[in-house]
Amino acid sequence: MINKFTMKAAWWKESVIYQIYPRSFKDSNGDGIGDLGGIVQKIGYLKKLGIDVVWLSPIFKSPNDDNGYDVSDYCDIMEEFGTMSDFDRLLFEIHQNGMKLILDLVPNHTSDEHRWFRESRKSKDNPYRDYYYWRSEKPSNWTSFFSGSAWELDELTEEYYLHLFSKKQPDLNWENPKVRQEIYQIMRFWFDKGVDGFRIDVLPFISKRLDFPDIDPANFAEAIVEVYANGPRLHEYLREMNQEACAPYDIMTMGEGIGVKPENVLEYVGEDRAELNMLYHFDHVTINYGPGGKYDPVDWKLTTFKKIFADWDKALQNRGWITIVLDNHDFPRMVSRFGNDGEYRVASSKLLATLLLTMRGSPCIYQGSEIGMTNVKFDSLDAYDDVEVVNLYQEWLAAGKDPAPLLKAVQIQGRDNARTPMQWNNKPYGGFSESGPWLTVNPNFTSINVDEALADPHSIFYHFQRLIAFRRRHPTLIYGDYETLMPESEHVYAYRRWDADAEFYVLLNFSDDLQPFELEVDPKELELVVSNYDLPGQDQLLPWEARILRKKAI
Ligand code: ISL
Ligand code: CA
Repeated sequence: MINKFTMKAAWWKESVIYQIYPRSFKDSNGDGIGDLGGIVQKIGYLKKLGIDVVWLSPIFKSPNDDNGYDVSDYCDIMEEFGTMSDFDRLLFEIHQNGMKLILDLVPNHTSDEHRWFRESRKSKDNPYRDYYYWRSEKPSNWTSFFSGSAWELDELTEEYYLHLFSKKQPDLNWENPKVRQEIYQIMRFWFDKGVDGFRIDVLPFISKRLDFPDIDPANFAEAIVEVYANGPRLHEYLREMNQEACAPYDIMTMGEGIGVKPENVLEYVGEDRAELNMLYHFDHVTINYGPGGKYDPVDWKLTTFKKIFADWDKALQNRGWITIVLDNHDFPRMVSRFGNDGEYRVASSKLLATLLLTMRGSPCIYQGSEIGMTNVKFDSLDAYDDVEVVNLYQEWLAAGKDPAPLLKAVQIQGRDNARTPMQWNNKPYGGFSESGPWLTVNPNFTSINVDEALADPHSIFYHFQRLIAFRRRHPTLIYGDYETLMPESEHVYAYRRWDADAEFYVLLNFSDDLQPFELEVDPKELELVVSNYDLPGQDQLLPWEARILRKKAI
């Protein structure tokens, strides 16, 4: 039997992470853009929720082609977000309040406005030339995540450079040891300041297949796993990064595990590997991608969803750790996606919170989901800001395609769903800013906002708060074993978490209807310890009902 005594304990396993997308969190100076000063104002709010670690999406200098995921200086702060002294203050306040702070490292690519790239593109013999991938011919048919070829011709030297994301995000050449040392130095710079770790952007992409095999453009999902991710020297780099940058510090690393599968996850996070602490995978957040990919959404099945969680837990075999996520700045809102954001918005948000906080792994809450923020439906593609959508829209127009189906797909799948400003109150702009924000606030801010949530003891916010505290009190929910129950059910997600100290049963009704359930344990032996209904159901689960039951001590 596995429990906290047999599994290696670590603060980052016990932590609940909260992701802030700084541009959309809180604007403190009325320019319509969230900033570090705004985050400082809300530290009390985060503390009240009870989270342990704050993860900030990139705050470094950036021309914002991809909202900070295009960095032009890794050791300075984006002007719109504030100054280094604002950062120092934020870090100090977070630590003062007993929380930790992790930043978002983007080591796969820089901005084309980064000094390295500005040098690199100058001439073929520039000392920085080899910091990026330059080729005289397009070596492959690789396509960018943000439309078009991943190889861009640069007029000056008439060579192509690689960019897996926008053309303003050239990929760094990790084959070059100087590049690697630059990145480790950046990491140490922030660790020396007291930063507690990094989330690492598209980590599985940093080692490239130098044979540049062609991909099947009709199967981008396969290209990610087989070609873009898991490159030949990846694990060598990760071990080096760990040794040279991380090992001397008590910090955590969380990789964005795009392209990682249960079959190879332990190569990244195995406790014997000294590479990464944890990563989050994409299997359930891409569950509704259709044959045409992300913007061709299809229905998904609960049995598939459950199997994904079970397969990952099994793959880790108690020998490695992952992050549990249901949404983030790249995906739709969890309640719109996996719950019911209409009639059962409150119950289903609470149900998803229950799942997030009772799975084995470190839960990561995305800003706003703790108050049940939903997807937004802008009525025109022009209202969308995301470079992914902007480029795709251009591509559709250029191909003479009707944009109407694209708008529909973007309303369901677009990343701006998660990027609309945080809804603090029912004042103009949801209290996010004094003036018009960079991205329109979801009009439902008048009823869905933090003020409302804090005033209502039955709110989603307090359910999260209760669950966070409950998880902390019961390490069984952190380290204990996991087993799916009723795996065949298309409506009920039921599972058991247990160790030598305690045994919990979690029942989640993923439907708008009453659902029966069956457990191989006498109900009299169980007591209800957390519920998302004031009057929980009896023999059947109410719509979107979530229960945590505990086996009574004999
Ligand atoms: O949203 C996606 C594209 O449809 C994801 O596949 C996303 O591109 C992928 O998760 C990588 O994401 C990370 O790197 C990108 C950045 O745009 C994302 O915001 C970031 O999380 C490039 O840096
Ligand atoms: Ca601002």
